[in-house]
Amino acid sequence: MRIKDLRVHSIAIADPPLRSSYGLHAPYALRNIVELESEDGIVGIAETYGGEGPALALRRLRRRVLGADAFRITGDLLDLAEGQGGGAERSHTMSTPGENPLDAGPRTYAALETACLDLIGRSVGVPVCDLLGGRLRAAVPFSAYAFYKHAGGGGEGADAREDKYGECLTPGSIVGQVRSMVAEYGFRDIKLKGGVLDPQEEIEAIRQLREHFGPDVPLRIDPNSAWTVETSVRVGESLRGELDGDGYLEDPAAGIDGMAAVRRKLLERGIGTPLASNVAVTSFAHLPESVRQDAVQVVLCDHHFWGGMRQVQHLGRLCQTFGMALSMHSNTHLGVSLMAMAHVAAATKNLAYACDTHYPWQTADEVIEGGRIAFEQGAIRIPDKGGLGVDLDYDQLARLKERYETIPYRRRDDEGEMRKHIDPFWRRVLPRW
Ligand code: GKR
Ligand code: MG
Repeated sequence: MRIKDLRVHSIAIADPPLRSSYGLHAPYALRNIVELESEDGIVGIAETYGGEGPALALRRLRRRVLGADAFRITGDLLDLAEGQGGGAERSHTMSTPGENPLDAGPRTYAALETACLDLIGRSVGVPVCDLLGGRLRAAVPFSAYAFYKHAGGGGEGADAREDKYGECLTPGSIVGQVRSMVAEYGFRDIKLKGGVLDPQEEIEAIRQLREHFGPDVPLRIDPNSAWTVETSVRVGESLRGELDGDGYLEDPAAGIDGMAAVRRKLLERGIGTPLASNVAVTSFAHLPESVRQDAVQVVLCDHHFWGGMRQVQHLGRLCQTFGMALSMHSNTHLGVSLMAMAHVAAATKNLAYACDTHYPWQTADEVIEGGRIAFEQGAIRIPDKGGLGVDLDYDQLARLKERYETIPYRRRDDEGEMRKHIDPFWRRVLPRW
């Protein structure tokens, strides 16, 4: 099946002012939508990181992709999935997710692989998860993803929106935010993005979440490396009752060495809370050292930057071999990514946790036919259709492309947004506490 055309559409979607240790989300998040069209007119789609860099990297492959066989091109391009320097230097500690040039190759490859799998799946009438070896689950559970945030639902000027959560910068408002998300989507697990307020405040937020939702709802907190080893251990000690069981402590301190030190000190105190990571461990090259030091017990996969869906399956198998668990990371995304995440999660063994998703944070914009995808009791059911199971709504795509053309944003810069809107002197300092 020859590929006749590769189209890349840069879009902008309204995004609320969410906070993390990286800074502040801009009023618009950027995404790129990829279309691969075969000679017989079937179109495979994918969604990936936004802005100019990722779009250009995909367009640069045009010559290699046009005329190639959709069943073989991902084999021919496999070297891209490795990334520059084999991945050892690549991390998300200092660079905002999606903005590290060292993982540009795996990110580009992942977008093409997803579009190829969608194209192939549509052409033979088989869902992507079954092309990947067969689904292990028919529905994929996701977790509620709570964020500290300022008021508003994103957008700017005449396009500025309100959201139902308002400002959430206290433990009580975080509980309110999660209550509302759980009621609307049916999530059964909760993750709090931390690294924003004094750790004592964030400890209190987790305690109040536990108090409100009870011990059967697993909790996680992720400060994206904002804490020293000592602070991480203090938080781990304070929250041992809340995070133990099916929860985890995600990227408390920076780097494999930092995570390993936290782990050692927690174990010395008899605290077995697993440490998870999508910051210290972001490539296969990080696994040997991480395993050697027992730095991370849960690896967060994400086909968007791990080099695609098949690499995520390899990762799942490797984690199982070395006694680690697998969870799934997310960044701001729309429905094409959500479905891709659900398909790869459905076909990946050893995925023991509900996956992260930012999907509830984008309520107004969507590029797929039928609008927003519905969660069933916190899970996404794999549709009985070929490929990813969703089609593009070309009117919505045109609207979001037009918006991209009218706004100045061309890459994610959470630190710059912090300085623009919250504190003109803000810098990302690690560790902060
Ligand atoms: O959306 O601000 C955000 C998150 O901080 C995201 O960029 C992270 O990559 O959610 C992610 C994480 O688990 O670290
Ligand atoms: Mg994380």
